[in-house]
Amino acid sequence: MTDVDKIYQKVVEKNPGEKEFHQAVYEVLESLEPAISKHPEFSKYKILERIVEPDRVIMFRVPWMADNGEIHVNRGFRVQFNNAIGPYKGGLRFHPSVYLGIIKFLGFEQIFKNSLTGLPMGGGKGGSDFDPKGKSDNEVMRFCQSFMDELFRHIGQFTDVPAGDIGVGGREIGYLYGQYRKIRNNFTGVLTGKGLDWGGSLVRPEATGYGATYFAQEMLKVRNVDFKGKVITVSGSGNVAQYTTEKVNQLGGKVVTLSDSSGFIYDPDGVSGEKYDFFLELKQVRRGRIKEYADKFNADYYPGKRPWEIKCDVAFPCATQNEIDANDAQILVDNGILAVSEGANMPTTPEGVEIFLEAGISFGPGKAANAGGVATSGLEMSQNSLRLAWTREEVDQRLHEIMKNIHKNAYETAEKYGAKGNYVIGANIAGFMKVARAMIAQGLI
Ligand code: NDP
Ligand code: 2IT
Repeated sequence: MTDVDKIYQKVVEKNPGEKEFHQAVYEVLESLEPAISKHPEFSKYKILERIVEPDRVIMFRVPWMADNGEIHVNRGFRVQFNNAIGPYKGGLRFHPSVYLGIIKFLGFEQIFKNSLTGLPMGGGKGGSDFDPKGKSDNEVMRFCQSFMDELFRHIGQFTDVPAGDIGVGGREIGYLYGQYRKIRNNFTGVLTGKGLDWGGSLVRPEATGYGATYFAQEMLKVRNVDFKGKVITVSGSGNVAQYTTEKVNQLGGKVVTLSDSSGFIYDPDGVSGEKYDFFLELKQVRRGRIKEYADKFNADYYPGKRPWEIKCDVAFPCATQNEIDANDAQILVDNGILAVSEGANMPTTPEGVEIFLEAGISFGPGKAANAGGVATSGLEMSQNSLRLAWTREEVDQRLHEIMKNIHKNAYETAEKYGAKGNYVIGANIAGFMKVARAMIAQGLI
């Protein structure tokens, strides 16, 4: 058994049942092996053993009252994983599937993702098993207020800065921010993804999708191709899927699928123009189901299925973890796919990743490809500190630059460690090195 295997076994034993966390740790540890053998100081200072253990796990009760007077109790989480290079930073996920293992996997990934952005941000994540679906605005507000009644004492602009993730968008950030401001009586950049009139940044809503598309554009450039005329499949229909679709359209690609947890739509003519506007209104304003798109525009609808059997040049999984398994990956490869850019966190299973890497396609792992969201959150923090707001062009240009740098860093790091073209190894090692060096420099804490 190698040292890395032993560390992984210990993680499994000490965190029973947290299978998504095990999966995320395994993927990172496995790909760090070339860096560990080249830098014996990481073993000496037990960096791997230390980095897989969160600084702190906070778990709390969230009671709230439904419109009909019934009382509900949910569970809230914030995992502050590592702040060696900056305040904890990472989203909040509200989804019924949330439990400690999900938040730990996301918080662990966030350490390396945030490091890759080049901005001073540590890794953290939080959320709840609350399901915002089907709840009224008032119910969501009361839940968010109760959630913040506990969270407020653990966060701060220099301590921990949460943001959105699945089930947490502009509406939820507004209610959370209002309650924080009321309790603390201060107006600081303690959350990102805020509204434009109260400290938010232009392009933050678009940033994850735009960033995943910029990352794919860089991967395609290495292959001497671009988006023009390419057929693109996107899964999900939330924040990340929406702005991936917008940017792909701008770059001349054609997005032919979208999905939600009920099924996917296939529109061979592409989701653009007035069809795109309908889709945005359907999801952002009416909070409806993607099937309505198929009903309205006579597109195909496949209930209960994921879009990976549709032939495409580039795929953007933008819904959730483990949504591309080995079977899906093989179909995509057999259909001649060039690149996969992960808008979601860990959407491809380890077996699926293996198939992509062996087939030699360009595979952009989430911690690199979807880092544009948190990077732009970092830019929101900068603007809050400056008490200034940059223009749309300025923020977008910085985001674009950051995504190009992440691609370059991951590409060159992979090459340096003997794994040319393997962005998994490149992103993991590049993200890890900075945090590991900071942990050594700051002593045994
Ligand atoms: P949203 O809540 O806006 O949208 C989520 C979308 O994914 C919805 O279409 C939802 O369908 C679908 N979905 C969620 N869970 C499942 C599931 N278990 N099975 C099938 N479909 C599912 O979330 P985001 O767009 O913000 O997040 C999507 C992914 O991107 C997540 O993995 C998130 O961690 C990641 N991400 C988000 C960032 C951000 O800035 N928002 C930044 C970086 C990564 P339905 O409505 O039916 O539930
Ligand atoms: O997974 C992620 O990077 C996010 N959900 C965004 C986190 C953030 O702090 O903007």
